[in-house]
Amino acid sequence: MGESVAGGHTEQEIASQPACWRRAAQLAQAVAGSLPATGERVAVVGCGTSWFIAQSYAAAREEAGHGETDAFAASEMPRGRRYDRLLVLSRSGTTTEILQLLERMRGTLPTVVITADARTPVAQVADQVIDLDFADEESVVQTRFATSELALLRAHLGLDPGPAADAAQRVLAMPLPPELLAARQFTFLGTGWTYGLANEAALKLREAAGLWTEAYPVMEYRHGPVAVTGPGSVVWLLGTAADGLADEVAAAGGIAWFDDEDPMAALVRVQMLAVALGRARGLDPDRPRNLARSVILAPAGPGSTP
Ligand code: F1P
Repeated sequence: MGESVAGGHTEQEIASQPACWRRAAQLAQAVAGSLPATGERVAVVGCGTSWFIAQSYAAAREEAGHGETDAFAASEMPRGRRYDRLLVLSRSGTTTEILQLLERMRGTLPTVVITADARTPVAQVADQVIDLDFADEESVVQTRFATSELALLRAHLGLDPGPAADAAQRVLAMPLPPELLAARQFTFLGTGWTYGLANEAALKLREAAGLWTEAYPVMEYRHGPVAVTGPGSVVWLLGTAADGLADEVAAAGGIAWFDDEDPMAALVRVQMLAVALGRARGLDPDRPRNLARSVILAPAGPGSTP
């Protein structure tokens, strides 16, 4: 087990987020010409974490009044819809579904990719590339690249990442609450731009700690998900609290956790928890089970199914 808990690169990348967000926001002006203009109909796609960041950005852009924005998993982008721009999120720049989609869409609409490595194949198939190499990660599990990309996109919408960065700094300095460290199951809830964050939070705990996690829009909690809440469950609300929810979670035997920090800072707390719970379960967050930095699929051979 030679590595110290504080020495893993996942921990270091998590801790570097406030500085990365500020730097990403500074870039927003310089790359504004490549990012969606106000009024454009935009599709934004990604896989895994990048898909959840796409969801968050899509809701934030609509909430900010910048135009209709749909988020899709890259493999699920519908054929035949009309968009003014395709925004692609891919840390690695090598994900198969991303490259396939960009090849399919080539020449039909302007495409722009945000990536951590502009030397990768995605740069050949996208019209424009925004290089966030300063936020690249050694980790398989994405943390700072994803949140820095969101900070950049939110800054482009006029949302200052300063308060979130200050809040994240506070969260990073705090110990993790014992009731969170003792939980066996997590349900994350969000609304608007925080629903994508809820999905991302749930993914972090699955990836780094192998935990049972779920995520829903906040008002959906009563429509079934409450059934899994019981002793050892935490229902974690990212964003605005819903009336009566805390009592319902308590009545079901779980703990309601309403983070009063900025939702992006709350996500940092989830990342810290994912690493801590992973280590407590004998896992190495730097080497997550069954995961790779990028999913690169072998070309389909004769007889293979799509
Ligand atoms: C993202 C992603 C990760 C996931 C896994 C595989 O790919 O799906 O979110 O944790 O490690 O890759 P990308 O952003 O590089 O396209």
